[in-house]
Amino acid sequence: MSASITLRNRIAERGLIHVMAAHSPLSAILVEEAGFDGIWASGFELSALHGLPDMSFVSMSQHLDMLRAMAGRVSIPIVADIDTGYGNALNVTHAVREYERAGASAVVIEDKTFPKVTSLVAGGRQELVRTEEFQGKLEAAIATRGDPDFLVIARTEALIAGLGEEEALARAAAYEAAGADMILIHSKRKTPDEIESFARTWKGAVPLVIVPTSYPEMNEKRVRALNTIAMVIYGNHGLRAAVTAMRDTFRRIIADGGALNASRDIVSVEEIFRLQNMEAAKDSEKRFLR
Ligand code: SPV
Ligand code: MG
Repeated sequence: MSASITLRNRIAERGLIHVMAAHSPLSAILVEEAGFDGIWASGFELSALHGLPDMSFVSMSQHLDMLRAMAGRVSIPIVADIDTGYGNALNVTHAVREYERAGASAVVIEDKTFPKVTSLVAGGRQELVRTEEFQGKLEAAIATRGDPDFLVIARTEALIAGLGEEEALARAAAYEAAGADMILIHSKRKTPDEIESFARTWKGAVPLVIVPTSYPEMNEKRVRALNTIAMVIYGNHGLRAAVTAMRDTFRRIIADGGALNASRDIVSVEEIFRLQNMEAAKDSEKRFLR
């Protein structure tokens, strides 16, 4: 069974799935072990991993290589964040072909201009392409996918750009008409009200996706009550947790003049061996090295 059909089946069976961002095979393994339904191959996390802002600085091939490496180490579906599709509708066809081949089960394409500016930054320059142009990009993605179960998710940044709910709803309806399987509606409001209002007003047949980074009060109970949201993406919690933990450990080692105390509070080297699948490598050595 393809990972794409697994993703579609999980959404159909559970009504709501939880997808966590990862930026490396190791973080993807931790997402899978924690019990999430899928992995969000986040552009924001990968940009931050390179110490760069999420502004189309990281190339498609860098993101694709990381997604391929993640796909090689986990079995849960991967939702690829392909930003604006790396250009126009033709670039989208190339991207969809490559991401499907690399092991993605879905792509999320956003209706901003290329190069994009990250969504949540205060005062970010947010420009959207024309609705018709974005419909062409979606149609290009749909026409290109080899597996009909591969999901094409349209993301509108209308609320992020301050264009209001009416424009966001009109764009979402236009993207559904172009064939999108789901609509990602993004918001940078500090409270869930903007998203709750959109989700209550949405009358389309396709379900919604949200990324509640700036409004974390939006829990599963509130999401289920709306009846229109089928996927929640946790956009950057692994990366932020890693920064918190690394910063704390590094500071303690400097302050203590050694690693004795810090070593007691971090995972053992043996645990890293387990995550690396060292056991299998040792078995192969026994079997093949003569
Ligand atoms: C990402 O994780 O790259 C996203 C979500 O696209 S956000 O950073 O909120 O735009
Ligand atoms: Mg992104």
